[in-house]
Amino acid sequence: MSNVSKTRDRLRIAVQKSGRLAEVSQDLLARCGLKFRQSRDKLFCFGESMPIDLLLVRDDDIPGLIAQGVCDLGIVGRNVLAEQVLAARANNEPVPARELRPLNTSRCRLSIALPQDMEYQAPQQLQGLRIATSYPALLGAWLAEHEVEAKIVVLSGSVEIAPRLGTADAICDLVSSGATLIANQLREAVVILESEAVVVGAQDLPLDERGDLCELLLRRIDGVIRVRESKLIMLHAPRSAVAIIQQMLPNGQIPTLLPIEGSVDQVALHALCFGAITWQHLEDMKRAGASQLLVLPVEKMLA
Ligand code: PRT
Ligand code: ZN
Repeated sequence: MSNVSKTRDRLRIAVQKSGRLAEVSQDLLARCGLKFRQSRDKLFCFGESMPIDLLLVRDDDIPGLIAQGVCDLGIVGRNVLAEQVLAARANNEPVPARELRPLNTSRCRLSIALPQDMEYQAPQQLQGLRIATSYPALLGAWLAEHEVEAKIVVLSGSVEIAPRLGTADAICDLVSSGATLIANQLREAVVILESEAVVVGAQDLPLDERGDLCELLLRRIDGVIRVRESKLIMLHAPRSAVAIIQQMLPNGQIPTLLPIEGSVDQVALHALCFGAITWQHLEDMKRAGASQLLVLPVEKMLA
C-alpha cells in the first residue's frame, strides 16, 4: 500500500474486490480504455494507460473512502450509497458521497418480503412486526414515511432465513430474480428502493488535474453506456411505410435509406436506436410492412 499514498497526483477509484460488482466495474473501466497491473497483495491496481489507479475493497467501504478523500470515485450499488447517506444524515455527519452516474447494470430492488401466507395490502399491516434487514436506515425511513412502527432487527447477512428461525416476522432485503425469496417461503410485498450499480464521487470534484481526469472518465463512461444501450436495426420496407416504421423505432436516429437492386418499391432502412428493441417492436414493424428485420449490437461509436 505504500505506493498508494505517494501517488495522490493520480486519480484513484474504489471498486469491489470480489462479489457481484467486481467484474462489472473492471469491465466498464476496461471499456473506457484503462489498463491495469494488479499489485501482488491484490489490493491495488496500477493504471498503465492513464494516471488512474484502482483500490480493491469491500463495497461497504467505498462511500467512506470517498468521504475521507482516499479515493476520488467509486462504483457501488445505489442501495449501499443510499443507506450510508441516510445513516450519516441521522448522525448529523456530512454525506459521504454522491451518485454521479447510474450504470444501468446489476439492477436489484430493496424490498420488504412477508411469509408466503400473508397477503400484503397496505403498510399499516407491518405495524408491530419484527423486520430483519441489513439496511436499517433505508427501512427506518420508509417505515417513518408510512407512519408504521415496527421493530428493525439488524442482521449483516442471511436475512432471508430470519422468519424461519423465528427471529423476525418479515424481512427487508435485496431481490433480483426473486428465487431466494421463493426458496425461503417469502413473498415480495413492497419495493422500497430501486437499485443499480452507480459511479459515486465526492460532493465536489477535485480542482486539480484529477478533476479533469474525473470529467474525462465520466465522459468515456457515458459513451460506453450509450454504446451498450444502442442497437443497429436493418430492415426492408415499402417506401410508403418508411414514415410509419420510423415512428416505431425506440429512440431511433434519422434512418439511412438505401435502394434495393431490382426493386422499385422496396428500400433498405438502417437506423441506430438508443433504446431496447423488443419482439413487440419488431412485430409491429412487420405488420406495418417491414421484412428481413435484423437487430445488431454496436461495438464502438464516434459521431
Ligand atoms: O464482500 P462485499 O461486502 O464487497 O460484498 P457483498 O456481499 O456486500 O455484496 P454482493 O457482491 O453480494 O453485492 C454487491 C451489490 O450487487 C449489492 O450491493 C447490490 O447493489 C447488487 N446486487 C444485485 C445484489 C443482487 N443483485 C442480489 N441479488 N446484491 C445482493 N443480492 C442478493 C440478495 O441479498 C439476496 O440474498 O441475492 C439474493 C437475492 O437474489 P435473487 O436473484 O434470488 O432474488
Ligand atoms: Zn458488502
